[in-house]
Amino acid sequence: MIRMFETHEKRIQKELGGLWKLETLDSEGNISGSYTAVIPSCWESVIGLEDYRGRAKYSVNISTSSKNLRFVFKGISHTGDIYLDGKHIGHHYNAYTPFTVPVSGCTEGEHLLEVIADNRFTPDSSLHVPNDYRTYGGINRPVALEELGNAYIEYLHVKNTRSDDGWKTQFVAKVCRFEDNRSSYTVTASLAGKTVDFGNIVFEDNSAIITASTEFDSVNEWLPETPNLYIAHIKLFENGEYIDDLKERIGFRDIKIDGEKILVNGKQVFLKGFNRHEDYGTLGSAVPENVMNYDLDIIASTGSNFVRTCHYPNDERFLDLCDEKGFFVWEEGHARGLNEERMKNPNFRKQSADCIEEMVLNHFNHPSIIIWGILNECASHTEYGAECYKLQYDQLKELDPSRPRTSATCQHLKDLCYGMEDIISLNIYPRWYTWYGNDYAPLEHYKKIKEYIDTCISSPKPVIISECGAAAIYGYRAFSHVKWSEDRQCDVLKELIEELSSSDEISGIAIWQFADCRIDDDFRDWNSRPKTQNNKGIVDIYRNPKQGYYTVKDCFTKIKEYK
Ligand code: ADA
Repeated sequence: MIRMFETHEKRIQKELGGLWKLETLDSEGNISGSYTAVIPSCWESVIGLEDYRGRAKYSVNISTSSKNLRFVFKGISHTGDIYLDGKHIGHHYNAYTPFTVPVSGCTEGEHLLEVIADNRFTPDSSLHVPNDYRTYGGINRPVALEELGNAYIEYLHVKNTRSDDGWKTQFVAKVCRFEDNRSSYTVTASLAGKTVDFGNIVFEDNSAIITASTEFDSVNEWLPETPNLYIAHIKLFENGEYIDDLKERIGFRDIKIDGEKILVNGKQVFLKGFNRHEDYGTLGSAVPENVMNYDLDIIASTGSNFVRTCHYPNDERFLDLCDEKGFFVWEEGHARGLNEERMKNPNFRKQSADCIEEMVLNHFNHPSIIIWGILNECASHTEYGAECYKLQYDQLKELDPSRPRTSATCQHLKDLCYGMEDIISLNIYPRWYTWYGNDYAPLEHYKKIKEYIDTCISSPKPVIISECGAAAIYGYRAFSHVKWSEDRQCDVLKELIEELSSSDEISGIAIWQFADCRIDDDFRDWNSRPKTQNNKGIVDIYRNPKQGYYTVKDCFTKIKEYK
């Protein structure tokens, strides 16, 4: 499936799954190996390509009965070039954001679709660098083919704001057309029993952004314990004839920051949960839907209400599940641990801006997303780095002023960006990594950082502990509780959660991490990552529980969701 619910009643959208041909390419572009792969998947799950880093060509025959098409790629890792009957029709960088490729003037019948994916680390890729999670290769998220008329709806954003007597709703939609055929186009949208009319559409360069508004005095609001969802259905008419539609699922909820408090629908929340990478055993980042669902059920069973999509935008099916199951989500742009030199890569600013734009435009409607994050542990302590943070914060505010923005920092006493964010987020590892040579208890560690932050900001802000945790090798038990034993991981997790949740100043804790994940072979810290995995999961890479799972469950279930 592309999403976890039906998104069209009119538009013809076919998922291009099944078995595709896969050929690896050498540096000259010649075929060096032939395979087949089920789409979506990472090529690391193809026998013989478990460690492959390079380029590979996927091909499949498709048949169409429309001259106007749109290909939907939910994710190609990390760079994709798209060809139809040998003609280059699209290019996209970033494994973690979706993109579409419209094509006009196609003939009815059979066509050859080819995709060249590339997961090499080169200067052309500023965000995928050898890292503490693996940049897998291939078409790792679903692909669809849409057969369209002359015009279609590109997106629909539903903006809900609470008013004194209910909710005000603004619909913002983008409509595109292939050619100016002198037709007249109109649009309606319906939601919770009301239908609004957008009036006649005026195109500029064959696209139009249109708006309409309405109000609701009584709706069922979205909160984790009552994750009420509504379908907003937008319809496009050409000369009065219904030609295209899009369904989006939305929730009525607002987020406010009040001093140190995070308020969702007026309730002060305490976020308790996990950082989660998209990674599952030998399947890599092409995590199947049932595993996504399983992950959320495991997370819920610990008493958690919160997931951070470290360190990139996630597969939208996962966000759909978070909406349905009532999780709070921090979704993050793509960047982990980039130093100033990496941030000075000439591609960095554009590739980051594209990623943020694609994340917000595509995921705007998810009620589960309550925080946008950027630039995990990048160079927030240098003047140049701070300039980049400012640009990204400004971009986020422009795209979506309704959600608070944050960034997880490890530059605790040097960060130049305190004050730019709406929520302060600290990655701290007391009892695992030393800090300036010291091994402070969790709360003492936090307080030393907070004292410094208070000298940098003029008004109070909420604080989240965005990462804390300890590693354990699954199955390794030791009376001595030495490092890497499950016993030591339990000790650390218990102390972390009990101490940090006792502070009134802290609005949330995200454990690093939910499940063990594979890292890149050439990540600089590989020698502290046994099995070439980051082993700080409370379940292993196949979701077998470590003892830490039970410890977190014991602690989290005692903490209230609302303060
Ligand atoms: C950092 C980083 C994580 C992970 C973690 C660790 O805080 O944000 O991606 O690498 O450290 O395990 O050390």
